[in-house]
Amino acid sequence: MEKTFLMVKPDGVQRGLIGEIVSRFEKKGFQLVGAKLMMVSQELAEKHYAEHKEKPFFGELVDFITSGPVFAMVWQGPNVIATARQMMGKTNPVDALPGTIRGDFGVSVGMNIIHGSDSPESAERELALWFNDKGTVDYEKTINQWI
Ligand code: IDP
Repeated sequence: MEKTFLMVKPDGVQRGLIGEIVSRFEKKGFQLVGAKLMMVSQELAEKHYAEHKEKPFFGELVDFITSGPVFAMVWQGPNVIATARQMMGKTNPVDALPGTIRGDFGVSVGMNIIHGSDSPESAERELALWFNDKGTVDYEKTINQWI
């Protein structure tokens, strides 16, 4: 079953949006298989955002993601990677439609509340980086046959 890495960023945690965000993915029909509240080390932040290393905002990105606790999650379900990206909305909240997480709660591109893997390749890389095959639980939900 497809898995993705989702993370409530420090602004989302500070604003008390963990429950709202978890609830949206639960109600959609996806299954939470791992979660942890954690501080992000400089090293993990730099690895996570490695593809943006040359961008002018790289320093800001790393400073922001290490500035307070994040809520890191593993979600599972059919097409969860692409569907979660739709539910998050566009990167810049000004372009994110109402009804999406960034569209409903975000204002600035730097503080856009949530991260989600953007492809199967990045999901695999990010899940290995953040969960390293630990801290997830394989379990059956009987409701899955109705989803
Ligand atoms: P994504 O989070 O929607 O996948 P990416 O292009 O991978 O978007 O960018 C990673 C993060 O970098 C974004 O979520 C956003 O917070 C931040 N970011 C992207 N573009 C800018 C920018 O132009 N200025 C400041 N931060 C940016």
